[in-house]
Amino acid sequence: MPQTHHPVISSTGLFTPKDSISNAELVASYNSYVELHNRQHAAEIVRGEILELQPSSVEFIEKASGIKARHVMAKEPVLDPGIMAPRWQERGNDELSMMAEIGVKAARRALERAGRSPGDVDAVLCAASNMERAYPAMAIEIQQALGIDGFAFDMNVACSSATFGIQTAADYVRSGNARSVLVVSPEITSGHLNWRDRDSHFIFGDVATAVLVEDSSIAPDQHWDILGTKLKTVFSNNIRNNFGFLNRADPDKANNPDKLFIQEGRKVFKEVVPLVASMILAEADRLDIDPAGLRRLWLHQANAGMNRLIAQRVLGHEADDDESPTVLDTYGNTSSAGSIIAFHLHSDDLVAGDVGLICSFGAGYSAGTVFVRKVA
Ligand code: CO8
Repeated sequence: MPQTHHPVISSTGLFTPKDSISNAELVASYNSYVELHNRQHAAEIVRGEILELQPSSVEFIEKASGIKARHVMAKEPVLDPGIMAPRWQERGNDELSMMAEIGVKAARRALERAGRSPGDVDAVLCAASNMERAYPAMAIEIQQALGIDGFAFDMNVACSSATFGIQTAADYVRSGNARSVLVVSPEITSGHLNWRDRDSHFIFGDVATAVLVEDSSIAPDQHWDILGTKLKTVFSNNIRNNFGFLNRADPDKANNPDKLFIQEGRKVFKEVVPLVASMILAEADRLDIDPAGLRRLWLHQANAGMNRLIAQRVLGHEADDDESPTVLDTYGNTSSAGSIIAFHLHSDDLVAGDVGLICSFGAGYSAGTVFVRKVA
């Protein structure tokens, strides 16, 4: 069948690590670390040389973020007050790397759901917040593991990586350069979260998602038309991670906390909500879509309060769980994967003709919108 150059979402896939950490477990571990730290540094604290650490609380976490639990690749070391970081054996160059492994699992599920064999896929994008190494690209390793002929590359736009990946894939379809593109987002956020930082230790979780973007001519009967995509970036230091290949140039600072995730959460909240809400409304207007008529919003999963405000501005009323479902409660913030998990878990019940929005926002700042319509 001739190519239509019309991109659609044929299917999605999800891999969820089996380990989950509740807020109670997380706070108990953090507070043990605080007690230990304050005891070990009692004299310096009395002399005013270092600050006494304050305990974390389940109530604060749930009220401020809406997060109740998160999945992680390695629970025990993260909760061990003497470690508070993931731990596993470094893998050899002849073994599948960790990010590729979970990316492949999510990708296989997306391919199965679409009835697609890897041989029919033209390209793989690994779109995620952090890459396990500089090169060879994670995407090429995933491509090889799946047995895909074609091309693959990595892209990093923090929390918006997946929507930026979807637009990039859609553009390949629109231009005729590919008919079937996998956008894979393995997010091992536990590696870059500072589990000793009271302000952010509760935020992130690990997961992998995959989205299969294809030309409508080859899509399965049940798919989602991509009505339009829009991307936006505005530079901000309010979410930052200075980890990088030049850290060794100043070895004394190579392990400072700024080499992990850091944010000014309040500023992010205040600046990103209006930016995203107005971007969605402008894009809906451009596409001639009535925002109040959107059947469902699959928003980035960073903070329940942010989503409440954005949904209200877009729909014109307070959204219920059906209109703007959350996965924050069980997954935490999974960076770029969040809106895709929401879409994957909460889209089967929609009917032909329903229009919805996948939307991401986060570090950069970066934001992406993907308006979709269910077909069949
Ligand atoms: N327990 C108890 N109390 C606490 C805790 C805690 N754990 N933490 C802070 N407090 C206290 C503070 O000390 C403060 O006390 P006081 O009023 O006496 O000064 C009080 O609680 C209020 O603190 P905040 O003002 O910081 O609290 P907020 O209500 O603003 O909530 C949030 C904090 C939850 C962080 C909120 O601001 C938020 O979620 N903002 C949005 C952030 C966001 O969306 N970020 C997205 C970034 S993610 C992204 O782009 C991906 C990056 C790449 C991922 C990398 C992987 C790791």
